[in-house]
Amino acid sequence: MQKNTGLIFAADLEDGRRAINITNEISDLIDAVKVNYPIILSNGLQIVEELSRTKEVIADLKIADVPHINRKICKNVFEAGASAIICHGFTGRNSIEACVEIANQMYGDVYVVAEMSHPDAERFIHPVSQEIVELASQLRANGLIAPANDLKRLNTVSELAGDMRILSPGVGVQGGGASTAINAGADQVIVGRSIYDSREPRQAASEIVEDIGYIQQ
Ligand code: NUP
Repeated sequence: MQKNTGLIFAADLEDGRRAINITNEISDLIDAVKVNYPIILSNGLQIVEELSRTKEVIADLKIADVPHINRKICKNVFEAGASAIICHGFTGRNSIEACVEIANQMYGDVYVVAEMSHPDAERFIHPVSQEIVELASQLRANGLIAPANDLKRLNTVSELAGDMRILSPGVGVQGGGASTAINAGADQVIVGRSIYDSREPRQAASEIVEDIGYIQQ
């Protein structure tokens, strides 16, 4: 995925039509659209193919199973048209490796969750985040997920990340800011509700892109 505006739209809408409409409306303002369980469970995997006609799709299924199942999940979403998948890292070497293996075969990217943005993430993911980053690096994952609303944890991940790209959720409703996340080491920010719950999604996306500051509008 090319870094252009620095914004990734999290299309967490059960209404697939609305997700497509907003993605079309802001397509020049985003680098990719990210899908998660809510939109896939409500619309089927074909929503990935539909959105991929407008923008590259990142499948945020936080894949966290045993290796042979991870392979099947990755194969399904890449075949549906996703350009990248997000997997968990706490499952360990073989499970991440399975995702990277299929991604390589299908010319897709893999992002590994290194830290999470919700309050209790400090308790379970944080203690192992450094090892997750090291594993992701050894296994040649393309990038990591780290929170925009905890700049200390984001910064630590970014210092360990080497040439892996960092995608950062937690902007807006979860309390983080776009430019502050970029300054703390994120390459791109992931934003959902602040865009799709806005009365004017295009205006909201445009303000975030301006705040990121990669392109002059
Ligand atoms: O740690 C994470 N936090 C997070 O919010 C990892 C994620 N992948 N996300 C995702 O980012 C979450 O699943 C949702 O799709 C998006 C944030 O949405 P919003 O808070 O901007 O509405």
